[in-house]
Amino acid sequence: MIVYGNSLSPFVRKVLVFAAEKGVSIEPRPAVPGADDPKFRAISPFGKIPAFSDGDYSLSDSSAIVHYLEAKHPTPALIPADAEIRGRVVWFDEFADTILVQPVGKIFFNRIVAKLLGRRADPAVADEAQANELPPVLAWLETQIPASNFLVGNMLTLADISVGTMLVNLGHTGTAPKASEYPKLAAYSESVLSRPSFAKLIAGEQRALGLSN
Ligand SMILES: N[C@@H](CCC(=O)N[C@@H](CS)C(=O)NCC(=O)O)C(=O)O
Repeated sequence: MIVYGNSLSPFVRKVLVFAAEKGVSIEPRPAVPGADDPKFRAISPFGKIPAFSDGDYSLSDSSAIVHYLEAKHPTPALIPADAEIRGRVVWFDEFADTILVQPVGKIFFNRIVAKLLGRRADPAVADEAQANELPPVLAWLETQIPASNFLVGNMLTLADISVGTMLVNLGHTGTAPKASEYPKLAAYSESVLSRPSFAKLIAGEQRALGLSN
């Protein structure tokens, strides 16, 4: 199975962590958003990462890919079948992909990605997102963290992977939730992101970004 993209993208990282937690081996293929490599564009018609192929079968969109992986490799269940659990897992995936990503994307793009891709950064957009857009979203998340440090059903699910991957991007920009402001969320973040599936990627990304040796 091939995943096109770069794990600095929270959506690519989501797929790579999901596959690692399933023990599914992935062949990563570097691709930047908007790349015009025809093989990549055939799989990702709008140039978005991640793109994915398994033999002749291909998909783009991280959620489509993880649902495919779940169906092909049902254990361990990361999108469990129980109706109430599955509903909440999909909700947190959507929350991460459509709500949390808004401030995270503005901060990460304007402070890191723009420079990497030679695009124009607007620091004011990042500052505004950090000051006004991010706090209410993190404040809500703080109310959702159970004592188990798993968002749904007392076990690791896609919910933790989708929310966790966004927290990684905040960490790279030095805007991770602080224990003094969000004690439960900070402890949750530490717990989820220290899993080997996340930790290995994070270490490589920090090296690539010059954030560690
Ligand atoms: N809903 C998509 C979002 C993917 C996405 O927006 N990826 C970004 C990189 S983080 C991208 O490729 N952006 C390029 C563009 O929008 O042109 C998913 O879950 O895979």
